[in-house]
Amino acid sequence: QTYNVAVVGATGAVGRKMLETLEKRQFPINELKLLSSKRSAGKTLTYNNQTYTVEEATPESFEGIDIALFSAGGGVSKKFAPEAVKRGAVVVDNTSAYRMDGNVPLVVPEVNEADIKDHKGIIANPNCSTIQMVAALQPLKAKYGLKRIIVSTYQAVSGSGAEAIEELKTQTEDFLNGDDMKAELLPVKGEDKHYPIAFNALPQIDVFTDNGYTFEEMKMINETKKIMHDETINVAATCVRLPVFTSHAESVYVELDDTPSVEEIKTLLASSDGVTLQDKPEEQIYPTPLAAAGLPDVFVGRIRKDLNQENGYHMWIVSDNLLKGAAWNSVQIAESLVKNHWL
Ligand code: 11C
Repeated sequence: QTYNVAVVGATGAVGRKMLETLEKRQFPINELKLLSSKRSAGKTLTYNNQTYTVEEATPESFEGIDIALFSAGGGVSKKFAPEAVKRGAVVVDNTSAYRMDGNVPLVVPEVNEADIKDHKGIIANPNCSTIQMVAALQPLKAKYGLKRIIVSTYQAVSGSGAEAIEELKTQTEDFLNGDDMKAELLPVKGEDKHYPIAFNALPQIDVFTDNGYTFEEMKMINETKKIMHDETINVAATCVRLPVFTSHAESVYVELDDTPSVEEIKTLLASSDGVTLQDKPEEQIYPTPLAAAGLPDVFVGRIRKDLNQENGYHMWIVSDNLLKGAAWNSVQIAESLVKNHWL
């Protein structure tokens, strides 16, 4: 059986990766429709060596579509996802528009694939920095119980989209040429102040909320509890943008119910779905963003026991934010819909 698939936001950093991933996985597509805002309509993209012209999304675009992958910003999802559902499509939404909606499953297949079957037309893809963290921590939670997570992130500019990638390139060239760096986008498009990202580190991802945490940090906190079905986990996050193009890295401290040895944790993670253990300090083996870029897995290393807290552990988690953090997780959800007849 084959399916009519729409990709909304096809020309964006994530949209392009969605196409690459669908092609790589040879997703059973009958008709493919590439949709975007008016601004990007008319651009061409290739899929399976065929050229497609991107069309402006309208409610009617979703007539006859079975699966719609959205990654064109929350506003577009709010406007068009219900239209797609009304016309019989199942939406996999990679924006924050519906993630905390009680009627919408928020899914990382390695953690809570079964939640997909309860969908009412929309399934949300979590935030990239949340996905890689919960994928690595779920095996620990399942075996040893998870009490607390304290995470600091080192996030790539591609999380902020194609324009942020360009901003980092331009600022780097300007700095190396001895010219002034122009900051017009980061940390957040539309905010009053902008700071250079080249040769810098910005402790703000997304806007600030009333409690002093940024929205990105609150996403990590709230989404983790929803995906893991556990409101009792204590989660704190500090999210930082770095001048890295691809892959988010995270320094994660966890407290478990149990006190396994580091070797036991390594053995468990080495055999966990979607996780690759890269942890041999004696050979300087650990994950890095550059090495993880382009790969689907979540990489974990630097696992060690806290020196004071008996049930405390530190680790370093790295994954391609555009793949497992976005496109690959969305396509995994689509594959699960098809494989399990949950459409
Ligand atoms: C970033 N995590 O790195 C963000 C991007 O809610 O899907 C993902 C935004 C989202 O800037």
